[in-house]
Amino acid sequence: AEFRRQADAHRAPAYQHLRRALQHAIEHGVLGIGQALPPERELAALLGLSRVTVRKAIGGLVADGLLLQRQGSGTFVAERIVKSSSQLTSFSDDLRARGLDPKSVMLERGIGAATPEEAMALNLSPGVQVARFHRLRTAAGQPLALERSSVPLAVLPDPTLLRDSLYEALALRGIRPTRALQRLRAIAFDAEQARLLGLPEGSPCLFIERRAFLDDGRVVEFTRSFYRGDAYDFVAELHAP
Ligand code: 16G
Repeated sequence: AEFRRQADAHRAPAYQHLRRALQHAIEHGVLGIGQALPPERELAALLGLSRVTVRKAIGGLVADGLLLQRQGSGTFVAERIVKSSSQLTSFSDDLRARGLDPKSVMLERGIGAATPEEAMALNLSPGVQVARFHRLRTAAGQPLALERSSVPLAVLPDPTLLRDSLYEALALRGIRPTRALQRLRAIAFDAEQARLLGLPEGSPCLFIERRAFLDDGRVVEFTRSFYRGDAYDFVAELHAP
């Protein structure tokens, strides 16, 4: 038991140490974006550490979003997702552009009378029916965002059409928003959101509200997106006034 205790006491600092060293290497570009890490077994042999230690250090960095694990092809330095603030793209578009496979986990799906906030945002009379979706958005198995969308039922009469992508469900009905208004601010994930994303409570979040419009001015979605603050960069081109 004493030996076990000593071994455990020794193991915790070793994985922390490796985790910090890897993090430092990533943040200073020694390990480049998209670069593959050697397999766990090789890394352990190379550093003279146990595989458990290596796995724990890597697991911590995966949870932090610094590393990505792809089934069958190993562990990579994660790239931040660069999102243009001037292009009307969907979550699925952004992730596919990065060669990742976007998915949705439907947490809640429902139909109800528009709340005053929804009526205002969607430009509907109070009480008009809306479809609501609460989704966990993932790519390569990593949770990246939570999204709450409200869509007029007239726009999407069959809410079960929404599988992974809202914009694809709309496109199936020939509906393509051409313009959107977005508001963005920094917040912290609350306890429930952090749990769903597998992050510590209080982790940084980019909160974005989007209202997307059709050419005729109809609003097709009111979405509140909660993006992982550590995974996204927002980029906008600016012009002198
Ligand atoms: C993006 C939009 C969100 C939209 C979603 C559709 C931002 C900040 N938000 O996450 O408003 O509902 O894409 O994506 O860009 P989907 O078609 O993959 O469901």
